[in-house]
Amino acid sequence: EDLGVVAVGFSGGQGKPGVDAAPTALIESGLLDQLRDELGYNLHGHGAVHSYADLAPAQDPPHRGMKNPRAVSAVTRQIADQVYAQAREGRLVLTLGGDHSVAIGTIAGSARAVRERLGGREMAVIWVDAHADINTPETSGSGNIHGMPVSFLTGLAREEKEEFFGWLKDEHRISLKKLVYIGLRDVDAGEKRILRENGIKAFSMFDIDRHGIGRVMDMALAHIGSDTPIHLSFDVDALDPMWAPSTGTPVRGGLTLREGDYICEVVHQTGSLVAVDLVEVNPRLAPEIEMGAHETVRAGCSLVRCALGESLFTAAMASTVT
Ligand code: DIR
Ligand code: MN
Ligand code: MN
Ligand code: MN
Repeated sequence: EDLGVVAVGFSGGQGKPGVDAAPTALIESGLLDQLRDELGYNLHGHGAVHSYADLAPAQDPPHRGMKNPRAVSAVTRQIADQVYAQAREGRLVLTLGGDHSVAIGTIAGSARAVRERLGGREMAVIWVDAHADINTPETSGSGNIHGMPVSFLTGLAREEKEEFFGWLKDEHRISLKKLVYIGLRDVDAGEKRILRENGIKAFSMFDIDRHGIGRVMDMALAHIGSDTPIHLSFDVDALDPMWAPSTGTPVRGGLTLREGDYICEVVHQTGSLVAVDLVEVNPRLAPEIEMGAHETVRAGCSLVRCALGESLFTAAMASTVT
């Protein structure tokens, strides 16, 4: 099977440097080799880690409170083109971030390719995260665009000007009805209102404790409906800091690595996966925790391998037992 790889060394959607070093750390730890040699993928567009440095404007003052708005808009626009080019060939697309603002590009690109390839079909998004990332520029307290991607992708936030995400058109957008969150536990007041008022499907850590990850995934996929193309956007901070300490905004009480892997396995099993993002690994953070960065990179590699079908064999074995 063919896999398009987009490696995004970008950190402008938030304030902490280091998340731009994640793709190199993931690749150096052997992720792409494993995908090729062990899972048998034919890799495309791999090797190069894009820094998009040439896209950074000399001056980038805030707009509607957004920090680095021109840079994030220009970079995500380029990512959208890169992901679209891979997805249009019918390839599954793996994006290694970078902070979560990059998902403005990855989802815009895959949503457009799905519409084009499948006669106008709408794609679903499974957003695995401690955070909802659905602030509008106006509800955001931080001004960090990595807390806003979902509002731009669903059209809750809009801008006319090209340089401030005005390049996002209907073909890039996703429906609020086809969005499902898993792992939420740190949602801003304004975001809670947005989730409630729009009836957005969200499974928080409370729901996972209550029902278990197995039933939560059944419910999540039932909401999406079978035979709907799925984009999985996985923020590593969905995992508990015990497994992923090296991330910009860790929140206690998160998923175990096994639960994270399970989410990825189940999504792979649907056969409907069109794109995967792994974001917010920051190998420069949590140096005080022994091996923190190493562990976080390892966890990220595990999530990606599961999303790309590593445990198919195990899953098939399990189903023969029952
Ligand atoms: C917060 C934090 N909701 C914000 N968001 C984070 O800045 O909008 N997202 N950390 O991953
Ligand atoms: Mn190639
Ligand atoms: Mn996020
Ligand atoms: Mn997050």
